[in-house]
Amino acid sequence: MREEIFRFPLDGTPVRCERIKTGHINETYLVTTDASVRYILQNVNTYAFPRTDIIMDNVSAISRYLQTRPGAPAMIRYLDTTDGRRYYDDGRGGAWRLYRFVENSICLDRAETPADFYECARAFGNFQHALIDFPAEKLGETIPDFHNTPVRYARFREAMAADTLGRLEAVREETAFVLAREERASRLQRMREAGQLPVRVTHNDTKINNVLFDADTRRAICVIDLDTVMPGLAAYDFGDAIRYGASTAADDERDLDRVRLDLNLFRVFTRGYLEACPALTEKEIASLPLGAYTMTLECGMRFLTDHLMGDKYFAIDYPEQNLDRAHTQFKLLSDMEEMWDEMEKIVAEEAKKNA
Ligand code: GN1
Ligand code: MG
Repeated sequence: MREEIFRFPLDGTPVRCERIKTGHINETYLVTTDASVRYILQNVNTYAFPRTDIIMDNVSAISRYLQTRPGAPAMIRYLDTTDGRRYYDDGRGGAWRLYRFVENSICLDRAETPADFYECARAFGNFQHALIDFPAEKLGETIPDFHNTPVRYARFREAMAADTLGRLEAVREETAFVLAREERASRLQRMREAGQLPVRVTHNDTKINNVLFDADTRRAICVIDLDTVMPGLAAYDFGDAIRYGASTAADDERDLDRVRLDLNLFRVFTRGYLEACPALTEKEIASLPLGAYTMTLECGMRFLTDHLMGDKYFAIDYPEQNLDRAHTQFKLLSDMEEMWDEMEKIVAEEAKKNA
């Protein structure tokens, strides 16, 4: 049993504690009590998230706001510790928080059918739409410059220059791939800075495994993993979901022939997202394919950066996993370059249906 669990008021006495291994960052446990109540206990990785206080402030601000909105999507609610704090600071750099497990819910690592992916799109679209009038500037940045691709490029260059593990020589082809795409991958941030795209409350980590589904109906219940909820662009949320979910293979697949962009899944997601988010501006809608492009390149670059830095950020199961992950992203990106016109066409067609 993890002793941190005893810092929270529980219904019953904890009898079981299992580690759940999804996600590359935080450590998550499913705890069951003798009253058959289940909880999710999570240790926030403070290397990735040095400011747990900002995360918890953001989450409580939006959950309070959503409670006042009729028809707003469901939200997970963190329980305070027995001494009334929003999370338990273990004094060793660990921050722990707890919420009640949503019964009869399942988490999918991949969409098993296009309908699953459509539900995923609706869930993230609803989340964003419900917060469309929430003043985004009231939220703190839980990870500054999280999707600021030019800043990510700067850090990538630093990692290349430092080359602390001597891994650079072996990945010259990959680094050249990234550097050759800097201009295009930086466009979204330029548009944000120029005020051409509205800053919204976004989730910023919109993988399908950050959605809970009802085990019986397969409808989305709510989005989880709210650590990166902060001001952002709709294109980030759209794009990150496509990056992960419209790929035909896992993000560490080593057989790159199996990694393809599935245009049908791309369309299904676009449809669900636009239906749930009817208030997006024309420019925002037009920026969605660029969101997919940017999030894919950025994520690949982050995996490669971490590979160069010695795998400090993303948890790995074997030594070259972050490099494998980078390869899948670059393969997917090459597909996007090839299928660019179709991606734009699909977004335009789905937007028209929705107009
Ligand atoms: C991380 O922890 P997880 O798997 O939900 C990362 C995302 C990446 C993703 C890549 C806070 O999310 O940005 O896209 O891995 N989250 C953070 O799979 O960095
Ligand atoms: Mg997650």
